[in-house]
Amino acid sequence: MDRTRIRVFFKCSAPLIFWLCLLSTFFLGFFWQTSEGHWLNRGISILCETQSRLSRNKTDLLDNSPEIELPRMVYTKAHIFKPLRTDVLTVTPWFAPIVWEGSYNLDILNEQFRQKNMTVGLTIFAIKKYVVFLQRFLETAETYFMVGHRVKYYVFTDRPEAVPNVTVKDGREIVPLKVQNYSRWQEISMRRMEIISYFSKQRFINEVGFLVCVDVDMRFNDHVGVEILSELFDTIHPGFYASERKAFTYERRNNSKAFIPQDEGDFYYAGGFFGGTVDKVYQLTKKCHEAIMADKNRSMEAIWQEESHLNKYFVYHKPTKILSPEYLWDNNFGSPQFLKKKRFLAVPKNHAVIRNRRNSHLKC
Ligand code: 5GW
Ligand code: MN
Repeated sequence: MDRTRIRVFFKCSAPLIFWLCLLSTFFLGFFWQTSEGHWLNRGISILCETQSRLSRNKTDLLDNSPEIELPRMVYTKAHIFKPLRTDVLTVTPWFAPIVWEGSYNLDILNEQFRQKNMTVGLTIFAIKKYVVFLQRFLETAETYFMVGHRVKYYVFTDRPEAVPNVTVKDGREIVPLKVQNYSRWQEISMRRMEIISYFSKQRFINEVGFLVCVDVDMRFNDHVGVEILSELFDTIHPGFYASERKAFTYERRNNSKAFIPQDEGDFYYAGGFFGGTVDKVYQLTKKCHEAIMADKNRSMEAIWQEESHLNKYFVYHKPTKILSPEYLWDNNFGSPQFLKKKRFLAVPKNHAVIRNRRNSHLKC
């Protein structure tokens, strides 16, 4: 009974449905062709416009990209058969310079950087007792760090009132930034990644061109200038510059995000001196922080905390410049011949007073 009714209904209405479909296709096509204001048309024209605006911007850049033009300068020219340093590697196989004394012309680099009109941000952390290092750090930085350029010292501390009143030269500024303290020292050390990535987005990107991120238990002892700057840089750890891969203290447990297999890795980089452009430092610190958190969720902590994650990051994101151990030295490693300058030196710590506990073997 019901079935017959349905069959009759379809018999009568099928041609009607057919014609309706045909008609609506026709009208849709008609409006598509003619109406300028149709939403689909609008969408497509917005897409095309964005595309052409983008390419217009690129064309504009051709005429408006900033020009760096050096003045007349007099200096000894380089010579193909007289490498500036013959005793050490000055370039990596991926063509990143390794910065050693005698391998660069500071006048050229200074002039190029000056024309970029940029500020350099230096981040340091002084949590709990580590505020005692600030005075000497800042005073020596005024003498040796980026002299003649604009600098912002971002001092992360749980005790802003304890940041010393060091007078700084024109164009330089100390910016205390309050952060919470963590009870475990490992956490203080590792959270630097989270804090630097957060502040890169919130603040640094609008204030500085480059970031330099260093330990605070240090003093500047010689020139550290624009020769260090590049998209992404780190320092070769003073304890491992001559080591074979297998001796690097990379994280070797494969259930950590910082795991590096025995047959990978280029250098053992120090966690106490890295930097780059704000966007590149943001990417690095964000990724390291995420890896640290992923480990934490599985109750893992890499052998050298954030330094292990940093080393992992650099295996797959090669730094564009590498600083020799001149830029991070500890007198416990002596004074080898190849080391012409000790630019940034570890301040000996009275471990009993400054720290509560820490592994005894050296790490800077
Ligand atoms: C405290 C106890 C043990 C280890 C680190 C800390 C600690 C580190 C601290 O209480 N407050 C603090 O601000 N830090 C920051 O983390 C400092 O900027 C310090 O330079 C950095 C790394 O810790 P260091 O310098 O003790 O690590 P090593 O590997 O250079 O000895
Ligand atoms: Mn240190």
